[in-house]
Amino acid sequence: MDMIIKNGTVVTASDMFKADIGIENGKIVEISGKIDESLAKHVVDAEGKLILPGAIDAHTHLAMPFGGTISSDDYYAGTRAAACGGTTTVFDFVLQDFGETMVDAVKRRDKLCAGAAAVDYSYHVAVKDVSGELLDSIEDCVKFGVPSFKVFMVYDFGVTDGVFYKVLKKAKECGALIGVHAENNEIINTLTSEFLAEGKTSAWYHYMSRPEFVEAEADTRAIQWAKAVGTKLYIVHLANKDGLAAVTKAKDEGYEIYAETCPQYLEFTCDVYKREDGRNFVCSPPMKGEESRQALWEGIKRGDIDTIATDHCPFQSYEKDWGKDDFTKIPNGCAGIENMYPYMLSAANEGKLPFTKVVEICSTNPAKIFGCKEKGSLAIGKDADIVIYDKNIDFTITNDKMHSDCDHTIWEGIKLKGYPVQTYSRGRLVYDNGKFVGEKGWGSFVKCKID
Ligand code: DUC
Ligand code: ZN
Ligand code: ZN
Repeated sequence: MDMIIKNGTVVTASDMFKADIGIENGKIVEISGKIDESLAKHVVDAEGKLILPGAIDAHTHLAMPFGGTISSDDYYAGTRAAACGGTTTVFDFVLQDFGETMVDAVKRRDKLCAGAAAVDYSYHVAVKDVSGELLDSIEDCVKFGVPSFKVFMVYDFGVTDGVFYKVLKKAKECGALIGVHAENNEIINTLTSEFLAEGKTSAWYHYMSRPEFVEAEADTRAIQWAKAVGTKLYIVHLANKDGLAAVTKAKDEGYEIYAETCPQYLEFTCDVYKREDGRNFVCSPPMKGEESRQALWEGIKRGDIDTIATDHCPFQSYEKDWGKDDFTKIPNGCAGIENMYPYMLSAANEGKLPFTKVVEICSTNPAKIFGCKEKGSLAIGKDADIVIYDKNIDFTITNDKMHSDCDHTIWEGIKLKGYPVQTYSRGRLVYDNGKFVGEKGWGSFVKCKID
């Protein structure tokens, strides 16, 4: 055996128990009460610590051209930061070009990612063009190992209702999963024009132009279409109470509707947009009111929110400053890839939810939903993507302790109870007590297959 992690408490989505874990060739080969130390080349003592599966961040935008610039974390910086926050797999969004097949879009982005990523990675394709034979290229992409797609209902790369409908139908035929960024584009544009005409240009009006109903209406419409087509749907970064109620209702009716939310919607409310640095919090959808924030926590506890992901899309302060006097010029997005797992685990450590629930929504569920069979839990045969977590560390997030290529973080000053001390990616140590110790290019492509 290459390594044994001894004496820790193993956490799965359903259970917590004391056990040793044996690792060989990057895989978990044994989990039992006691493994003989002499069998391993290397022994790690995790007495008093939790042993968790690495998190899967199913929603990142690394090196993404957006808002007149490119998000500041490339595939190396973003995955380096991921490793340091206990995330061992990321799913990045590939934005299809017009006229490009889905597989070509993946291959184009993979040229940037392969050889750069420090942890394992896969993709979702954000669909723009399904004209002619491009619709069928969805099926080729499923066979290629990227079976998940996304449509945007907003932005200049958003799709029409007709394209959304066609994509849902194709997904049903070929076993793909469609994710949706749900906000009502027309209402956003109308409200935005009104505010700008009235000279209301501060970051607060980013929220005011995309309030609760703008998201809820789109969530409800998207769910309605998925129901009509008879296919499943994954709502990304759900941030509002009424949209969540629509998800709950659809689930209760027996529809396969999944919901993802992000840590920023669990921690912050729209009040952040009144702050002096409010523009740094500008992302879409925006943070909502306290009622929505509370509802999201309840949704997690009830099981109506299936996954947590980050929507990691950082921009430098000078880029955020472009929108000082006009909120529409602020590039949308924030950093979060290094904060997701520590934040959720801290919530568990404070008694807000069980550790098993955090493992379920940050690792096990995304692995199941997106079909990465080797990931998502501590079990024999799975990849040894492992986090050792110390419940007794008091950690205050500051940007100088983060590993992104971004000059600020919206998480500055947030206090966490407990923190990861080590992260292993397929058995290789990539994070050790505050330091990145992995390597550029270590990450490999994860082929996915949705059942
Ligand atoms: N929202 C963001 O805030 N950034 C990237 C894309 C998105 O949908
Ligand atoms: Zn989005
Ligand atoms: Zn996103």
